[in-house]
Amino acid sequence: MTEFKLIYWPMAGRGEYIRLMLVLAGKDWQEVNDPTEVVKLTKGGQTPGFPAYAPPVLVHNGSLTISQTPSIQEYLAGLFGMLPESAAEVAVARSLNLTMHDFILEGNLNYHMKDFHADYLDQKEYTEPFIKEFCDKRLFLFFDYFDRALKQNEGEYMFAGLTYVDVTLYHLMCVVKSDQFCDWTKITQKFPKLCQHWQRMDANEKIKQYKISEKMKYKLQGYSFM
Ligand SMILES: N[C@@H](CCC(=O)N[C@@H](CS)C(=O)NCC(=O)O)C(=O)O
Repeated sequence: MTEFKLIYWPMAGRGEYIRLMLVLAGKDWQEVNDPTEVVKLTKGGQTPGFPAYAPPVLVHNGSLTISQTPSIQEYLAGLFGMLPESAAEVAVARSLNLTMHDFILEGNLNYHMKDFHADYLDQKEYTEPFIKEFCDKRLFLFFDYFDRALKQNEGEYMFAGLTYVDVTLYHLMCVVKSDQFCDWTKITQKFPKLCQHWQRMDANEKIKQYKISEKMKYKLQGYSFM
């Protein structure tokens, strides 16, 4: 039986935050990506144990089902030694991670301002001003906060060692870097420390190998913050 099974759509999306943690921990995993299967398991209530509403969903050892990306991340972080040391820092890490997920959700919403359930490509013209506004203004407020958070610690990561929050920050920045409306050059000029963090994570050997391997099945779309 596979220790880790990830149920997610055939795309990078929120699933990538989970995949990168598995990569960094040196774990292999199985995926269910077929949309019919994904729906059957989630909305159809066919996962083992506690039901899950929306993907991504992690099934651990065939019996434990966890949904909600931040919850899955924190669970894996506990297994993989990717939590900060004290209970207080664990709570602070959760706040930071949830704020990053607020950013992801808000960014994504701007791509679907006309119809949340429709594809961005079918509402391009309508949504463009909202996306631009988000990338020019809100993004900088969030990044300013992430930057201040990173500067709390003089080291290389958000906390003393690498934690799951560093993984979220890294992939969130990959998403921004690939996004057609975000000005990466301006971001690198304004937030050099955040960019050093991104470079450090990007140079991680396990991440580098993953990115050139067949295990990385889905590339970033460059829109939709997914
Ligand atoms: N807060 C959840 C959001 C999950 C979510 O919105 N998943 C999307 C894909 S990234 C989905 O397929 N949602 C289906 C639905 O909400 O019915 C998380 O962070 O995991």
